[in-house]
Amino acid sequence: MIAPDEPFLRPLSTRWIPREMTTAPALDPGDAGGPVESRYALLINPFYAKDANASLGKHALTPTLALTSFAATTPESWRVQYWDENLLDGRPPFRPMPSVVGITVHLTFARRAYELADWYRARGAKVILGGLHVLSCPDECAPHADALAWGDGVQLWPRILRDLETNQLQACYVATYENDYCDDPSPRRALLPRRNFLTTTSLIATRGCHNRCGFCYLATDGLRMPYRMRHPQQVVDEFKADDQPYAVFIDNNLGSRRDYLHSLCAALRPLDKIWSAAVTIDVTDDPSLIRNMALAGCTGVFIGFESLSDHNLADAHKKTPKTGDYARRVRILHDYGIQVNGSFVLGFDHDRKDVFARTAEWIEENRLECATFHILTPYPATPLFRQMEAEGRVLHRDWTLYDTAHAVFQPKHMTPQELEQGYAWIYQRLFSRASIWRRRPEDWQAIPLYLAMSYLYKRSNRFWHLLIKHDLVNPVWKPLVEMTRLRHVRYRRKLAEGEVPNAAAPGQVVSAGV
Ligand code: B12
Ligand code: SF4
Repeated sequence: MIAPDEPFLRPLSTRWIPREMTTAPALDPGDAGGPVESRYALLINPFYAKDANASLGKHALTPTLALTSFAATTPESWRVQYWDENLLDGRPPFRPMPSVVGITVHLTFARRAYELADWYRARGAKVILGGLHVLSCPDECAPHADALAWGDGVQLWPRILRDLETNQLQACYVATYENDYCDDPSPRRALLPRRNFLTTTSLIATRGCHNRCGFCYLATDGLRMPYRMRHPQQVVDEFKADDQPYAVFIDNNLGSRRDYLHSLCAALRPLDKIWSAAVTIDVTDDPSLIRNMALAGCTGVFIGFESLSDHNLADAHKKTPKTGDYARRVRILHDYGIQVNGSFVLGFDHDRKDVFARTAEWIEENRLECATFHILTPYPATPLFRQMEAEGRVLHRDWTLYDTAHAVFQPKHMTPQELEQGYAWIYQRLFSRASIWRRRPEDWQAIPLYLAMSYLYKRSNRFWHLLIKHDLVNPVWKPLVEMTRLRHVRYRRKLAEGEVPNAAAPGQVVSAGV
């Protein structure tokens, strides 16, 4: 048993992190940039500081689809370039100067996005800002943009380019998420640097979620995102076309509609590939669905348990099974060889200082292969933000620190410093050798691969930095991914033949979740 005060017994050592993972590359104020090239669009995913407590590998797992999704609607007469500042290749290009720069903005990297926007605008490029932060804080974004894209870029981007060509650019473009999702083109993944990601196949099959938790960005004021699904065959075609063995579904909740997930699994099954996805724990209501997921190649799920307190979950308005039943449900996933990466939010109003020890203990007892932690963060324009503000508990509006690694509000039963210390402690505990060993799979044949993956993911931040820096993420991981895929294919053949699951748990690609 872990003593409830263990996280606070001693100060924690600060974990090493290279400077270029915490500081954005400099923009030279004295450089005038190159001449503007007409019909050249540069799309930027801005830099954000990494948290040394978590795995640096997370950032090279799979790319965001924010930019590639709407890049697919660019007319052929335009040249498009993609630049992700987090791949450590320096600042985005500026010779020649793009005629338009599209930047995706999240609150954690809003400051960097504005810096980039101001720099390019001052040198003749038109700047379009879009993404989650534009949805929640349009007034803050507007002074840094020639135009704002509020909502679905897939609908807006061609309109914006058309208006640019005719010199009729408007200040704000608005699109909802209510159209038929099957009409969207496939994201333009060919723009992505393949060596830099464990897999470039970030797939998205659905948008939205049947829940609306008060802390989730889906509850942002004005955002209407009904649950929308792509045709399973479209998803299969994209998976095949990207020619990678492993895909990560970046859906908010791939399990919201069980009938849909059943048909998606049926379509994915013949591919003999592997994948992971975020789902809510209620998918285990139907064990036949879990079996179908395993048969279709699911090696891991990312589950937002959020909290082990029913009171916290009720406060957040999350419709979910009782926490007392979580352990049984985790076993159902494990029984089908599906690894569980549990996501936990710390600092809810019913959390006291023992929450860290209790959560760590539960994770170890139930052998969750991986866990991701978030300090409760009131995202602007959500019900949680309004509540915290009304109670006078929001400490500041420095969005850079709204990265779920910092306490930005006054918790009820501890100080913000204690919340941050508990957060750092729980990561250190779960990434320790002893904890990794305690959570090893029961099947001894699966242990070597589990250990290799866990060490690589959780204990190799120096190595990750080098891999990212030298464009080696994909070449180094590929053999491990392929081994896991082959093992999984053998496993599911046995499963299909009716062998008792758990006999040869297939091992995992990576314990990460997005
Ligand atoms: C992939 C992903 C990641 C990847 C890559 C992140 C990156 N920025 O490169 C990794 C794993 C590294 C990651 C890390 C983190 N993430 Co993340 N991540 C996602 C995830 C699962 C998918 C993003 C995506 O591709 N969405 C699909 C695209 C198509 O949708 P979209 O981004 O909204 O883009 C559309 C529109 O907004 C618009 N648009 C967007 N940009 C632009 C730009 C222009 C010019 C135009 C015209 C239109 C436009 O058009 C697009 C098409 O409709 C989302 C959840 C989700 N399903 O969205 C979380 C999410 C974005 N992540 C989140 C968080 C909190 C984090 C972390 C801070 C978590 C942590 N503690 O580690 C870190 C750090 C990243 C950071 N500081 O921002 C939150 C953000 C909450 C918020 N309000 O900002 C989300 C929403 C998850 C959640 N439910 O809370 N993440
Ligand atoms: S279940 Fe997850 S994705 Fe759905 S609303 Fe809640 S936090 Fe958001």
